[in-house]
Amino acid sequence: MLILLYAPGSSSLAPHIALNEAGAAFETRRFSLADKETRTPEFLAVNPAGKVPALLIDGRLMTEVAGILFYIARRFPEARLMPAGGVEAEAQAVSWMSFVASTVHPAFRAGADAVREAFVVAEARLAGRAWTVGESYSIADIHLFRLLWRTRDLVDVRSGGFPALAALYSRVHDRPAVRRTMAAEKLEGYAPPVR
Ligand SMILES: N[C@@H](CCC(=O)N[C@@H](CS)C(=O)NCC(=O)O)C(=O)O
Repeated sequence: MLILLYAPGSSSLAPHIALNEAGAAFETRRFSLADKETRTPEFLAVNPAGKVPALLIDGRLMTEVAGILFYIARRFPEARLMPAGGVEAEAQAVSWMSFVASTVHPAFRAGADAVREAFVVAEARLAGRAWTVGESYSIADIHLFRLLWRTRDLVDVRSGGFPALAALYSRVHDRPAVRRTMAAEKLEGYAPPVR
């Protein structure tokens, strides 16, 4: 039994998308960050970090977007969310996800200039490619997409000279599983930054 603890539009959007892409059977538990629902004694008893996402795998706790995405990709190989190409391609996916978690996500908290700086690096790395790793959609694209979506009010990737990021954003945003996940999290009201 898989249970995803999530807060709408937060980091947990990435594993939520991946679970839907994989066609996994899972349940969700919704929490409000505004109401500090991840800081209650009940939540902390489940995840002492007080953060989402958290995935309960038969009751066992898995945290961190990158770890959860890796788990989903490996657990549901038929969904092909792990890039093809062996160990180097898989390591590139881990590399992208580490970059997103350690550079892009903190940049969001630091403000527009920091986000733009992180996007310059991401754009250079992505330039000329449709997907972050190899020739197909993978967990690394999902992780990057979530941050592109979350930072859209700070930095418009269309007008900011980020053509590769803008194209990737649109490509991921248009996927049925992504649309379904955003509807499930009731994010429809948010105007997409790149169309
Ligand atoms: N490095 C973590 C970041 C998780 C994180 O920062 N989650 C935020 C939402 S985006 C959260 O739950 N914040 C609630 C809090 O800190 O009280 C990951 O990749 O999962």
